[in-house]
Amino acid sequence: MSITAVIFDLDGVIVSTDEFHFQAWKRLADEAGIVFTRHDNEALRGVSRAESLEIILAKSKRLWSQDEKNRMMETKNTYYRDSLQTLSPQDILPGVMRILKELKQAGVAIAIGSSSKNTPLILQKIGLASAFDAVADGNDIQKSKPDPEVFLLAAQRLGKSPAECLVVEDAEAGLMAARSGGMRVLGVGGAAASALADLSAPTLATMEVQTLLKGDLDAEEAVGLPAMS
Ligand code: B16
Ligand code: MG
Repeated sequence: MSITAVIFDLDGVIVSTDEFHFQAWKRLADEAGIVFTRHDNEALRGVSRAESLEIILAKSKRLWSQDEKNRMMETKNTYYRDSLQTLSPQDILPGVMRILKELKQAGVAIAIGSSSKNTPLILQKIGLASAFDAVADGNDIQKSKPDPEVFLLAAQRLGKSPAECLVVEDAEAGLMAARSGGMRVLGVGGAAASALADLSAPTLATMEVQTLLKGDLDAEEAVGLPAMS
């Protein structure tokens, strides 16, 4: 079935807020005396705030009460939202604006599917609050990636079946969510090497829309396809 909708992850795909997440968790972990590295941070990509905290606390030597956990999540979110204040349209990652424009020109529906409860703030800061046909985010869902809920909701809001959708993701949890929701998936950044990706690209800057809409060809195979009008 041809691809008539593209669902974009937000953090790490549209904008590099993944680095802000890392800095905020790192500050919290340092304050709690827990060792937390960039390598550890890879496991947090795409998963919810509460699950991220559990992954970090699993490295700690003591048990934490639910009250303490709630306070830690609040503190991390304050650090994170403070760093979002500097966000602007200039932070949109290379290739994104071109791809969104070309998809719209081709009549392809576009949506956001993000685990983040901060999605509305981020979209507003980067000037894309009304750029998408649908947005599904951490405020709408019960189960975070790798569960497919957020992508299925985005597809439903677009009026599309999963088979018509391609997801763009930077996280292994997101690739798993897309695949288990019955969608094709383009892995970018760290997810480009994943065996779960139907298509991959180091960055969207080098991705052609005609390749993306083929859904299951790699860039070399798609070279020579006629340009889209
Ligand atoms: P928040 P995505 C995810 O966004 C992030 O990758 C993940 O690191 C974060 O824990 C999660 O959002 C929740 O974010 O604390 O802002 O609700 O990659 O699904 O766009
Ligand atoms: Mg992401």
